[in-house]
Amino acid sequence: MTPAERPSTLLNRRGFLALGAGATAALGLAACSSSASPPPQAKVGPTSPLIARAEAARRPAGAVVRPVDLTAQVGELDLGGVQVRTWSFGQLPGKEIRLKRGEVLQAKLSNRLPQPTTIHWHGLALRNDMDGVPDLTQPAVAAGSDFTYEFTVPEAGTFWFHPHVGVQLDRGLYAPLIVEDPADGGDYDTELVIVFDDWLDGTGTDPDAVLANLKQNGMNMGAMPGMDHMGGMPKSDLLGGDAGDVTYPHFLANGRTATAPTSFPGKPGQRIRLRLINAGADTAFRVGVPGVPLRVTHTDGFPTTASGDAEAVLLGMGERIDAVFTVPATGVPVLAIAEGKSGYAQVLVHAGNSRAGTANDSAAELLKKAKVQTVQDFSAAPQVDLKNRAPDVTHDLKLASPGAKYDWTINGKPYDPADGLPVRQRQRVRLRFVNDSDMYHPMHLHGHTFQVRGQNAPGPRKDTVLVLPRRTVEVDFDADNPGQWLTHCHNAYHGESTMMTVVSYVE
Ligand SMILES: [Cu+2]
Repeated sequence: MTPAERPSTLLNRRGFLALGAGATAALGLAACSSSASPPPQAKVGPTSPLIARAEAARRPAGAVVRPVDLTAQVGELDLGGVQVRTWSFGQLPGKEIRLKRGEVLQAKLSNRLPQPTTIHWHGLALRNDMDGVPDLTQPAVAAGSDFTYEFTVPEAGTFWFHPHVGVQLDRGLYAPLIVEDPADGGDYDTELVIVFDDWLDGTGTDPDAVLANLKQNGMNMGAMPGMDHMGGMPKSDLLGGDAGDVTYPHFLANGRTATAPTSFPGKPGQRIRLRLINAGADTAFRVGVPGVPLRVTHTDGFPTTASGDAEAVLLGMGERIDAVFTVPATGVPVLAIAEGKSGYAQVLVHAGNSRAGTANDSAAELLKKAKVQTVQDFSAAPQVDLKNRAPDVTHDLKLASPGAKYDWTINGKPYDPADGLPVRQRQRVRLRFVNDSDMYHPMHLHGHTFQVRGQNAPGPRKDTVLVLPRRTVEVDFDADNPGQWLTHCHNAYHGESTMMTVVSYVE
């Protein structure tokens, strides 16, 4: 047995020593077959040699290393006539990181915030000890400290990064992470990356105050600024019911409000690849270019087959789509309507000398009437389609309505990093997200890109999927990236309260 194959041991949070099968045999303990007390299983933790081995397997010889400095800091930002004091990586969004598939990202995080923080690299199948989940994959990076993340990026696509501590995600700590493929650029002329966000930090409240208020008053009470309970919950047919728990004074596209948007110098006939990212904490967006068809090419970074022209696409928190459109003779806005809420965000795309105007309320109304493509409209492209295979293991995740103290749970339990849903390497795993609540949940799995099962097989490859109220969504993935992987609701307030659990590799 090589050191890499030696079963790891770990002392879990409750103080039980969990031993691997090999170690159990070595101690002469009989395996117990009773379902009431299953045999102890050794978890593949972030320090397991299997993690380093998986990283070595995905790193090409002579891989280029790309160093980046990221300083999480407190400071003033201008959102377009709205000045806020917030937490960011120095600008909003943070500076884009762009590299090529197979390169190594070496990102030094300097934490100049008053709290611990981490960075999670959303959507990447990276090494587990660089996934940025405190108490699960690393200790949080203390205020005033530094930590260097280093990992190979195995897949091309549109990704992003954000902290995984508290509700820091609902401040300004996010940025796009674009991984290029050598084949990129064949069907478009230029790119436009847009990060959409819902914003309240520094406007008389902040995310910690909003969360404290939700926890104190439960779902349907409270009247603080930033809370949505004055006139009842916002509703959306597209989202199957409640559209959110929090009211936001602003919706942003690339860090700017709708009345002071950024613009892009397009030309008539130019094909633009949009890379659209929803960094919101409690808002799904309906995105589109009113009157101009979109051709969706990627879901959460992975290629799709043609789904026909789209008038609009639903984009939940954490989700991304890539879509190509052709600039018409006149300037147009790329719009993101806050689904079920009031307001939108936009980036103006000029068409040569024809400049897109800022006032786009009527265009937003047009988009509200558009036919909206959702997860059911997309199909994985053949090169990323997981071959049909019966699952080796199936785990149900029951998503329950919150109790009086806004405690969202999975399978009736609060989050415990020592607990989890066991999987073994090389298994085909099926997760069944069973939504027993009255609100939608964008469910995200770390370290993998699953395939959504649906009526129209094959479903799209994704890492975040909307699970509507009282519905069940099934996803399959291959357990090919060992470690302890968080799976959770990407509503920042649900996740923190604590709609999270662990897909836990065991030996
Ligand atoms: Cu949720």
